[in-house]
Amino acid sequence: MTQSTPDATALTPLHDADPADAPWWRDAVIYQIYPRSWADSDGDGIGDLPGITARLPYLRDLGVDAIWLSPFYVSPMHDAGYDVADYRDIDPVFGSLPDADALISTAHDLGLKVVVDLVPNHSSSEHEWFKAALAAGPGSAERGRYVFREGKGANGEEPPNNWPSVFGGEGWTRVTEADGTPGEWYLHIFDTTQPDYDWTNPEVGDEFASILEFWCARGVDGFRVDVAHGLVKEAGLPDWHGPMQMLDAADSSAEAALPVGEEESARIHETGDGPRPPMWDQEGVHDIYRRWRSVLDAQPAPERILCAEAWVKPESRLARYVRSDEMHQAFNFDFLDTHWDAERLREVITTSFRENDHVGAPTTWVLSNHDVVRHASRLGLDQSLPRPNGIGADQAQPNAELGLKRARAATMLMLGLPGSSYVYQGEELGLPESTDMPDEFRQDPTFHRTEGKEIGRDGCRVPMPWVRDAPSLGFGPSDATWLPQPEAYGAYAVDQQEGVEGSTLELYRSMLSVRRADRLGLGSAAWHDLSGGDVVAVVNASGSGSDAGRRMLVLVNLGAEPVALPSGAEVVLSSGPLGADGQVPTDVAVWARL
Ligand code: ISL
Repeated sequence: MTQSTPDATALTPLHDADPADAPWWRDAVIYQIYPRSWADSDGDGIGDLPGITARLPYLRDLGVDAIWLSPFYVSPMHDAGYDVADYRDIDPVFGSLPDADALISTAHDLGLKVVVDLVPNHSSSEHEWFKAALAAGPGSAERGRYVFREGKGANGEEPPNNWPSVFGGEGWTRVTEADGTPGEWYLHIFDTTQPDYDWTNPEVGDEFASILEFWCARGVDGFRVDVAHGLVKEAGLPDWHGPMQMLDAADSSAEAALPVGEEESARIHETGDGPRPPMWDQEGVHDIYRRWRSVLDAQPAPERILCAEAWVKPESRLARYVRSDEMHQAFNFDFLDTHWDAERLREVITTSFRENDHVGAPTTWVLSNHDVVRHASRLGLDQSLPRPNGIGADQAQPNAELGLKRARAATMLMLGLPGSSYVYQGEELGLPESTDMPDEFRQDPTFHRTEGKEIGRDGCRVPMPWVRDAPSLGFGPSDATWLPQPEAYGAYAVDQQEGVEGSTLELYRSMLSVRRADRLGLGSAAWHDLSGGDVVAVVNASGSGSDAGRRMLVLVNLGAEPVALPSGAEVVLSSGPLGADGQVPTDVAVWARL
């Protein structure tokens, strides 16, 4: 038992408060909607824009500030819409442009900002440009918009370099030319159906500037930028034998860096932070984001934002994406990747504030999204193992109760920290990962390209449960759902939690309401003396305005022994029941006024 009740003045500063009139995105809570899986209006089993629009009041009541929609553009859906065939229209499965306009204006009427997804690293192979490139042949201007190269070997039968695809298999596909002969190869860092653009071609830059303007004119408030660290490749496309991905915990940590050959060693980045793969985090990407920033800054108010999905390490490198003339935010994947370990959490929180403050950007926080195992399940797995890419029925299963308990505490930590937070649909219900999906339903190209070695991401993309006793758990008017909903999801449905004291949904509502009232997103942060060992304890103080001087202790106990709060601390919310003596038990978080 921790006996100390330290003097509340014993604080170690971490981060200064923002002014009370800071722009919306500095402290926004942004709710990610995966359009296929949120709400289906027409009963085809796939979510759509009218379905989303109809349910937006739920999000106003939840208390978020903005929504981010995963792609809804025209797409053959080989990667669930991250393979875009037309950036200026809506896929018929999701609706139409008027449906998008209605969604945006309804959201605005409800006080919600709208962030859309932009996928600039690659298009779909069904994009007009790619079809034209295939038809036009080698050396054409049309091919110059993508990365086409001659193959190696006597007859060009080997790929131009050794880069693999992130989803498994080779990163190159050979085309058949118009005369029927085997021809050039094109690069696809992801699926074969996702050819990478050549961003050294000015036409590509002009096209994306125009796409940004198109969506700004339709009223969107920002863009989440897919694979923001991948657009520019090192000149010459050199072979690479180090870790391919800066994309997940297992591969991207500094410790995981494989021994590299001489050629690669020569490319060690000047900051000495490790070998830099030639397909990620190249200097040229920053020119692109400077241009995009100027496109957005030229738009009428309110301010529109760019958020980088960039799996870049260390955080000092990631912070370069959010310098004052580049993007506004970058996802904090180091936070998401942190195991249930107080020391690591403290390190990540310290580094996140330090690096973002250094460039004047808000720190973001995120625990779940459509690419990772839901945190209510992830935190119920063996914490000594790397984060898995999906969980199959024959793999170690998460401890659901433990996972949910920790997930509630982790979220209470996240939402108590200053900055902007991302919430993934369903986490407000404590939704677990689907871990028993039969393989025949799986759609993630990762599963298929690795022949099932990687389970992939379908388990976090299952349609939302809204109503327990309704077809498709209220997802839509029919029984159809594009991925099966686990039996257990009924108990998590919105109607089972609404108004129920202690439910995860009500906990999220309370956290978001207190966070807004106390302006926790704009507060300062300092370590409380209780921080240390298995305890993470931050004091969040609002620095200005009428709230000046309010101090909230945000404390999580990850240890086996209960923790006593400082004398006089008044508990506002807790993620689970406190001990009879008011102490904070294992895997529980509290917000307490000091
Ligand atoms: O999910 C992953 C591995 O299976 C990640 O490595 C993921 O591919 C990476 O985070 C990039 O993600 C983004 O771009 C992909 C798309 O499939 C993801 O859904 C998207 O978030 C390609 O566009």
